[in-house]
Amino acid sequence: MTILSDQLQLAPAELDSYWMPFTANRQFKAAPRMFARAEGMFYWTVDGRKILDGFAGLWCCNAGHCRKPIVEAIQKQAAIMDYAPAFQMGHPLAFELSNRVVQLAPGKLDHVFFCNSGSEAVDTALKIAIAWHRVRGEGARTRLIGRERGYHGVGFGGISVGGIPANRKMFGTMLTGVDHLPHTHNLEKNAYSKGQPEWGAHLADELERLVVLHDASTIAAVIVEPMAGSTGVLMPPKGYLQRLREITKKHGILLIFDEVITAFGRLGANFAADLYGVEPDMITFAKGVTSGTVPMGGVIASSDVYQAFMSGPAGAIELFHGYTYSAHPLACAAGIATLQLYKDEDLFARAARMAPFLEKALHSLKGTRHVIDIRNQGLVGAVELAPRAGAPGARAFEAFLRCYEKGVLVRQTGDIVAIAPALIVEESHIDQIVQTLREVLTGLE
Ligand code: PXG
Repeated sequence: MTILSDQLQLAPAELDSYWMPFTANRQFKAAPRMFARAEGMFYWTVDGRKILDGFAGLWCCNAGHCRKPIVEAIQKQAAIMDYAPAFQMGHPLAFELSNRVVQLAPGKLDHVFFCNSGSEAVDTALKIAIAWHRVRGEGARTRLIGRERGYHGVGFGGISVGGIPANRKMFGTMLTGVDHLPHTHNLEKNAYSKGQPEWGAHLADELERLVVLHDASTIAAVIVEPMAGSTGVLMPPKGYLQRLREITKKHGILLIFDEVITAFGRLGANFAADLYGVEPDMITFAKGVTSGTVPMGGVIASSDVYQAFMSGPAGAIELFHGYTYSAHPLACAAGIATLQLYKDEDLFARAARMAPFLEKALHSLKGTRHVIDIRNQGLVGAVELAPRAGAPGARAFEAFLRCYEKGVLVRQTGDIVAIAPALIVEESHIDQIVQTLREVLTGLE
């Protein structure tokens, strides 16, 4: 029997059957970029090249790759108990992990619903929001408010509240009863901001306008990424999230922070909610909870949200929602080991300590060819490029390819190059990423 993963070099015909996600399939298959192995800050390609991972996989491997305590926890759990039914049965690891997540979470956020991805976490949170109003006797509150340029995964709920046109336009009418806040990106006002931009808090007041338009009694929830990642790294303007919190509270609307990227240390704090000092009613997470090792996501709900469901007869199921693999034992084992490793190595504080170095290094690219903005927060950075005439995204995609050829993995979205290294990143790695970007941009048409 041929085990394909051991046979690292694939023939062109063997590349055909896999329909790759968010990938130009034909372009990729004509010139594949394949990883075979990973350790710490690095990947190795199938042909043996060492690549510095400037993006923690896809914003997820926050502890670095193939960390021993996580690997061993997964291996051990796979042999002890592979699976336990998720409905009407439990297993201790699920409770241990939820306790650990709650300990890290801010304020009154003290209950965890597990699922398997960020997209599922978002759909779960939206469903909980609508159901929460209903169990409290406000069943007319069904409307959901997202934001332009928002990314909330690819479920129908997520793309409906999301604001990335390409992710929406092919998929019909999606959910009805959804509206959007304006995005906060404005280079005239905020170019080259370090951390949160000064301008834009007033954009949260657009929510008041939507409340007037739809009436508060029809609105269930507002969902935003506290820092918008996928759209190209947009920090919240100073005071913006506070305004959203005030307005949602005033009108009895739930506020959901989608922290799939920002949770677990990415910004140098447990959650973005901690960094920005705003407590939402629910937080979605995924990625960093297992450092990307086993798929897992979840929703952290406030006690107010959870307790409203704990009415009715004790023998009745309170929420008709869940997944076969909610709190999967392997994911829970990975999550527990990951959170322990973050703690043992104090990685969130480490991210906060490294953030000024990343900021300084990245902003040294100001004035480099094609660069029109640089932004950063914690261990996230973005360099926005002037688009090529008539070919949006092409220049940054080429920059991504050339960085890869030069041994550095970054991520391209539109005309933006984003970096988000693991929290174990060293100064020398940041220097290598920035120097590679400098060389690539200088040589790029
Ligand atoms: N919400 C947010 C805020 C995300 O960033 C999701 C939901 C969906 O998660 P899943 O696990 O269903 O993919 C995400 C995912 C990128 C990039 O390059 C971003 C994501 C995924 C892949 C690439 O910015 N975010």
